[in-house]
Amino acid sequence: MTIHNPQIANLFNRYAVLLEIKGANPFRIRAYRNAARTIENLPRDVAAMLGEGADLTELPGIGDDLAHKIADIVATEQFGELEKLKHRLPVALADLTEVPGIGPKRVKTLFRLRKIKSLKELAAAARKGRLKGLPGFGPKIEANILKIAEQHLTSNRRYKLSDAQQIANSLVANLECVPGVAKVTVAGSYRRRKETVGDLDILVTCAASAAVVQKFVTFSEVQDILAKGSTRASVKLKSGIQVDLRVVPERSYGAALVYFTGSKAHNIALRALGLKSHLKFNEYGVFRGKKWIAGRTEKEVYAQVGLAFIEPELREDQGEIDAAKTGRLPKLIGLADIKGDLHVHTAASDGEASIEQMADAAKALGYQYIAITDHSKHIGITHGLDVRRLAAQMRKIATLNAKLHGIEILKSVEVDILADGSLALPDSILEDLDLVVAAVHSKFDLDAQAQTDRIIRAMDNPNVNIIAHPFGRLLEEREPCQLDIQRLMKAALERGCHLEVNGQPSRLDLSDVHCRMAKEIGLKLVISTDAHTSETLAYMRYGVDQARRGWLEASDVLNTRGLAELRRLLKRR
Ligand code: DGT
Ligand code: CA
Ligand code: CA
Repeated sequence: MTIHNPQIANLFNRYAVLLEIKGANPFRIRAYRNAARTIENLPRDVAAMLGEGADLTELPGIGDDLAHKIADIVATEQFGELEKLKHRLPVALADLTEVPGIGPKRVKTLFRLRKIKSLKELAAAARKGRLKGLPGFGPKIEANILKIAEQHLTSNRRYKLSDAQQIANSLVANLECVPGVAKVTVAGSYRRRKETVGDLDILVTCAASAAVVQKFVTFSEVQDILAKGSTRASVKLKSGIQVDLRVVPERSYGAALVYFTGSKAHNIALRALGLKSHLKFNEYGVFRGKKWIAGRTEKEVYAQVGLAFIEPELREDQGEIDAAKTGRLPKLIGLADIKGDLHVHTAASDGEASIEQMADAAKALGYQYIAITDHSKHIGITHGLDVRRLAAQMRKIATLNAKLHGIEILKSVEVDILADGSLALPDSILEDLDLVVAAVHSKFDLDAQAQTDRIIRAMDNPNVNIIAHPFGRLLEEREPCQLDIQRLMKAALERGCHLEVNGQPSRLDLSDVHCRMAKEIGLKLVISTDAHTSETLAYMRYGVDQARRGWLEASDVLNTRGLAELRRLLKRR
């Protein structure tokens, strides 16, 4: 029995929305929101932590009361308080806040004035034009409503890789304990590390396939069994995601892995290549006529058509087959190449840990340096730094650096890029920092020309080193802004500036495709986490995943360099 972090966070968030509609105490509402965020950001399942006897009150924002509630939720898979509220308020109301731009206030309006209680009803009302004239519901919100409603009504919903990862971990652990199981691998887009996955594809080797299938379909999280055979099954989990299982014999493992990792386009290209040598490729192996000739390992499968092993992240039929033929595959960057994080927040702005805690956590990851990049004061950030507080933080960092060993804290800031491209802090302080990260947090709706001009103007400031999350997108929440990315990259290159690959699972910005574009013009990137807690420094993995999909090698990324070289490379021309 396992409930995963995203589901627990979701219960708390829903509860917070309902409390807000009810007009409950704002502190209480905030406490649930903070707890939801803490849980969502944990790299490990809270259920597993509890299983090991962890004390949840050590987590930021979790007191005795919330710790008890979490333990209850893990034990019962329900949140008692939410169940109680259900009798008084329709719980589906909370879903309405999934529409960008709709918060509790607007939910209240919808409920009171139009009796709308669910996304379905909201969509229907929007389609019939029943939202016109409602206070606070302009055409932009109406468009958002129609779009979200459509996504919910069709089944081609996609899941963030990080959410899929948590689900996959427990599925894998569940299958690994079946007697006779040798290997359990999650293939498909998950293994290719796509930013979102449509479903999970699990491959198991085991002689006793029936036992594996049985364990799979009786997993506590299964909601529906969609199909069940002797070596395969498909289920839908309570979280909504579909999972396909295939059990294969050892000698087919490599072939099945290639087949089910895909992508489909890669498989088709591979098969076409096989046909030229009169070889047939399928999930059981590589065949010459009826004769099985290979299939135990992926390497052996690729070798049949003269290809080197191709990393899963590259299997998109984007030139990887040619590169594998001619020995030109990149030596992809790995997590172990990363020597520091250049974008993290502390409690001085909207993070949760102290500078020292972040530095300790970075050191524990084996990093050489960490840049503290709290927000400058700007709209939407109440605790941002002004000149005085940033100067105080710089003095604190100097003291800490004198005290700490084995990690260098870099003085930095995430300075807001204002509407006209100027920065929210004066040069007099920016020039004293080790590096400056600049980012857009407002006016995401400028046209491509204006938005690109705006960011280039920010890079015209010689103190700026890195543009964080250039597109400002939030997966399933906010579309990327309009940018002429080619022009932006060229401008960065000319100025000795760099762009960020932000590892937050809902950002992944720049994306895989943009990584590859940067590499092609020789623009070096940084991969950062934007961590707001020490645990989420682990988001580096998601940034590295996208960099790998973008063919990046260690040399293409600045924070694979040691501190001295990093400093040299950050110097602007
Ligand atoms: P997703 O789930 O939409 O994020 O994407 P995938 O790539 O995981 O796709 P999925 O789950 O439909 O199928 C898993 C793999 O199985 C896919 O990457 C390649 C293989 N596959 C599926 N359908 C076909 C097909 O019609 N032909 C070939 N050659 N391979 C297929
Ligand atoms: Ca899939
Ligand atoms: Ca599938």
